Order: sequence, then C-alpha cells, then structure tokens
Amino acid sequence: MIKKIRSLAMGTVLVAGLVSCGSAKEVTEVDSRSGSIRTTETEHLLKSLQSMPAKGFMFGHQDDTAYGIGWDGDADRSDVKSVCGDYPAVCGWDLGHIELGDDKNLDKIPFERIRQDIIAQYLRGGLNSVSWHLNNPLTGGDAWDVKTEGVVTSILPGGAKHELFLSWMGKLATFLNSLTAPDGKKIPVLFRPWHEHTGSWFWWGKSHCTPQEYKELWKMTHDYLSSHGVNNLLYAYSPGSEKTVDEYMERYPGDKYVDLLGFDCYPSAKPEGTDEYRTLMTTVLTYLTQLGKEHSKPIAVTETGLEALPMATWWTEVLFPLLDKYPISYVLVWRNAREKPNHYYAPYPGQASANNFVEFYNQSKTLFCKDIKSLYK
Ligand code: BMA
Repeated sequence: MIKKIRSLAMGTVLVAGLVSCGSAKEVTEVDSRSGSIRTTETEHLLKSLQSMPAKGFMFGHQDDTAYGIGWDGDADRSDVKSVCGDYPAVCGWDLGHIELGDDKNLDKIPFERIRQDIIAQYLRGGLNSVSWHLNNPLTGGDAWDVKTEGVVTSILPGGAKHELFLSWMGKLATFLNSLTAPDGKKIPVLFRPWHEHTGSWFWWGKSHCTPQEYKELWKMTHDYLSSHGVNNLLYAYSPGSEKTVDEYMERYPGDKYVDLLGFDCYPSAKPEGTDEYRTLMTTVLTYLTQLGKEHSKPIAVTETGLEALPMATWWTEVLFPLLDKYPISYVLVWRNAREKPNHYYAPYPGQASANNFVEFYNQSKTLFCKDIKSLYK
C-alpha cells in the first residue's frame, strides 16, 4: 500500500504503485476452510480485502471507465479520474444479458469493452466487482419482472427451466473464464450474484422464493461455476439494508459459499432521507462489523450513493463520517448513466459536489487506484 503524501498547497501527491506480474503458469490453491479451488491470485485478493481496513477503504464506482456524463466509450476516461486525478480502486460491472448471448449488456456496454476494462483495472492493481441483472428465465422479461411467481423453483433441478438456466450459466462461465491478463493468468473478480434479495423487486427476491430455495440457487450457481473451471471468483453476499441480523442472515448460503459480507443501501429522495440513511447505515455497519469477525470475512458497502448529488458536501459530511468508524474493505457508488438524466452517483467536472469529492479523495483513509500496490500478490 502506498501512502498519500500531502502538500498543503498542492493537495495530494501520489507515488505510483507496482502492478503484479509473474509467470504464465496457472497455480491453484485449495482454501482449507471452504475446500474450493481458486487461483493463487484469487487467494491473495481475499487476503488483501481482509487486511484492507488497516490502511483504509477502497473507493469504487460502477461502470467507471466505460462511460460517464457526456461521453461513451472513450479511451482511458473516467468521471472520477477527471475530478480527482485517479481511477477508483474498485470498478463495478454488470453482466446482465450475457445469458442471452448478446454483444452488449443491459446498459448497452459491449461485453468486449467490459472484458478490456476489467483487464485494465487488474493491471492497475485494482479490484473488479461483478453483478448480474439477468433476465427472467420463466417469462423472458427482465430482472425486475416479478409478475409471475415460481421463477426460482423453475430453474432449480427438476424445474421446467433448469436446462435453460444451465445454458445461461454456461455463457456466464465462458465469459468469466475468458478474463485473462497479458501474462496468461486469470484475473480474479468479486462476483456478487443474486443481490438485494431481502427486497422483492427482483424475481429472486424475498417474496418470490423460500429461504431454502434461495440457498439452493446460490449453491447451484457456485457449484456449476466451480465445476466449469471458474477458479478466479470470490463471492460477495449482498442483501439490501435490513434492520436486524436475523433478516440479513435469513438466506445466507453458508461460509463455504461466501467470501465477503456486503449490503446495498441508498438514501431516499425525501428531505429527511439523510437522517434515515445515517441511521440505517450505522445499524447495518454495526452488526456487519461483528458478523465479519464471527465469520472471518471482509465486509463492504457493495452499493450506495446519492442520486444526482444535490448535496454539495455529501462526501465529507455524510458518507465519510459514516464509514470512518467501521472496518470495511470498500464502498462502491452506482453508475453515471449517460442515457438517463440525473441518474448519476459520482461527480464529474463542474458537478456541485466535485470539490468536496476531492476533499474526500484527499483523506488518507480513502484508497484509489494509485494507493493500491497490488491486490493480487
Ligand atoms: C439500476 C439502474 C438501471 C440499470 C441497472 C443495472 O440501478 O441503474 O438503469 O439498468 O441498475 O445496471
């Protein structure tokens, strides 16, 4: 880890980090607790996430290098970098529509671009986190199509859509197995499937399947991917923000199947939204800190953000003080949609919170790409 060196006049000066490089030979290790076989780099990533809180927490942004406000697909561009001079330490991606064999994901990013940007982020030493807003296999609708019940039942073994779902996972496995660095090594990613399942807005959500079915779904996904050579994943468990540990853990598939404990939490747009957000974040982060210790797992805020950032001081007055007290490995804010007005969560040059974001960036605890030497060795 490289420390930020401060200068009063110039803000933060950064010393560049080294990127891991090694032989092309792929080495795998068996994790003694989970029994799963993963590449050495993936095991190193897990250790890096576990030790991260000793230095600070990484900042992440969804789709960061693929597009932003007023641009789409430019090379080496990032709204975050345009504001503070560095890439986020975590880039989030979504593989929704990979299951259909499409060329582009549900937000119109070419999968080839996602692959290239994942490689670039890995070479910078940073983390890639991957979610999956996949379509509804029973109705053909999208991830939010919850009109028809029994979708999870239909894809479990014995269900009418089981074979179809296996073919979808096959396409997912092919993509994940294709993530290789120029030296031939597979690139580890943090996979965050079946997220926000304690709510009911996705077809895999709480009121659309039983806890037992949800756990089976998770295990089936994990076991299918491992048996199809996907040895470069860590798994993130990522419910919505629930008030109690019991709600958080109700559908937990088990320590063997999960590597990181996270949660998604957004403030509501109401005027009192900030207070509600502070209370909820504090509640979840308090029990998550304890759970992380009990289960020996790193913890993270896997999604958050204030849509359109109308509060110019949100970064240092709301987000940072909330996170400062807890041993999280990272926080990720959602995407800067170029196609939906006011659907953005990171600043861009000239945005109302841009200067405040630079202050947030200048905190020694907030870690961006150049602060990370390498997560993989
Ligand atoms: C949601 C919104 C959608 C998007 C989806 C998956 O929160 O940003 O516009 O399609 O995430 O990225």
